[in-house]
Amino acid sequence: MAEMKNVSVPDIGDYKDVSIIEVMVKVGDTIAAEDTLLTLETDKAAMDVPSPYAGVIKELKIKLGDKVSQGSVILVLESSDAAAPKAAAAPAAIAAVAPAPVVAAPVAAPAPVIAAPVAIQTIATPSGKKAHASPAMRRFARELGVDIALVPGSGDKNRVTREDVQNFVKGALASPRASASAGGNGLQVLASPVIDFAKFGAVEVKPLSRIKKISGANLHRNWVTIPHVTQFDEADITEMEAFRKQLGEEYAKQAIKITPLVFMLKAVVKALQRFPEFNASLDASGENLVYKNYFHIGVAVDTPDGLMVPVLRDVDTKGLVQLAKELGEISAKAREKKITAADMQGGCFSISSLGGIGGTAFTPIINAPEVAILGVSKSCMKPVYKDGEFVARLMLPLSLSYDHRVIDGALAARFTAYLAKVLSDIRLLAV
Ligand code: CAO
Repeated sequence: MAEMKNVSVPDIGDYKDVSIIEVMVKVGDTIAAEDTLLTLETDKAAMDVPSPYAGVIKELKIKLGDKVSQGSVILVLESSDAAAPKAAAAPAAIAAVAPAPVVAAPVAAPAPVIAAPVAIQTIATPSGKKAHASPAMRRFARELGVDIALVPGSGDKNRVTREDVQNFVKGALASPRASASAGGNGLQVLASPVIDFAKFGAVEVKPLSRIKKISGANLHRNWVTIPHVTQFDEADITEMEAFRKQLGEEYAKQAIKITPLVFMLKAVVKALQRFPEFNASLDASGENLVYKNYFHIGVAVDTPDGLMVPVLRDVDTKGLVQLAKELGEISAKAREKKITAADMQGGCFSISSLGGIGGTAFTPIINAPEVAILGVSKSCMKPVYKDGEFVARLMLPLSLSYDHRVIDGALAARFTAYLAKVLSDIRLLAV
């Protein structure tokens, strides 16, 4: 017969006011006896709290980050089993990796045995590296066959969360070639040493922003799975700049800012039309190239929380002013955190412009599944030898990173040379 039961924190030894670092259940969940409800963490250890009963969760009395002690009520459960609670066996897998003493529950108390407190940074994993994760997450990773040491942690103090493990698996499934090579011939790199920086001076620890954690994982994957080469070139934009200024003055009244990037968008499309390999992606087998007959261009936008790459659609069909307007709108949207996942999908090629800031060249990371990305640095006046004399010209540095599996160096040099030609003579945009 169903019965409402309060489930409390059992005997957890001498620990008091212990932080809840994971909540594995929510209202409405049906759970079995011994299912993990939450994970607690002290300065030195993490431990799972399993359920003493099977049933349906009716109310949660705690939330992530709360501090609890023995006896704190965790949740109200409609028990499907009126019998005495089961004493949960100490999870063998955890004991196997961490032969720490089990914190035994008092014999008479209706409480399960808590999983052994596990010293967080001392668990060796199959890869030989150390993982910063709760016992429940290690078990979850093991169930999915994931070496937890390879999962980048996004939680507090870089702890690996359930979402991190799920994203890792999704990433591995989405990239069959990458995972095959990772398993086969060692994308496995040396573990980073765990360094106590406080030993050398005062430090402050701040978590990375959500955007940085997500973009960081993508950038890392793209960097290690795509053979990058960067081709550098320069475009003489003296004439283009004169026209841009003229156009800019005209549209400033309408609060439309015409920057060099707008011209880059049009010129890039022109180059993509001439060199279709750059407007393509490898398919999942890695053996076919998918050529796209549309021209959606991603633009890297620097926001206070990190890098975002919204996509401007059908750039081939739009004029300079329309693009300037859309660029202003989409970068404002990114900086106001209003960008959606859909706004960042479907790109064919990306541009990363640091021209408003400075620098002479850089090596942008390809935004997979695209096969190339154009980096743009700050233009500057330079002496250029022309018709038997040095003349002052405004030169724009271009840095094109490309996927060498798809594009050969000669083709990349042709692409940037053509791009430079179009930018030097923007009448070609109209041809
Ligand atoms: N050379 C010289 N000046 C340039 C230039 C260039 N290549 N590109 C832009 N400028 C000038 C603009 O004309 C503008 O000048 P005024 O203020 O005098 O009008 C100024 O620099 C600032 O431009 P902007 O940055 O506001 O506009 P944009 O269209 O060039 O770029 C955006 C828009 C959203 C791409 C940009 O703001 C941005 O976020 N850039 C950073 C992208 C980034 O982080 N890339 C790195 C990715 S890899 O980590």
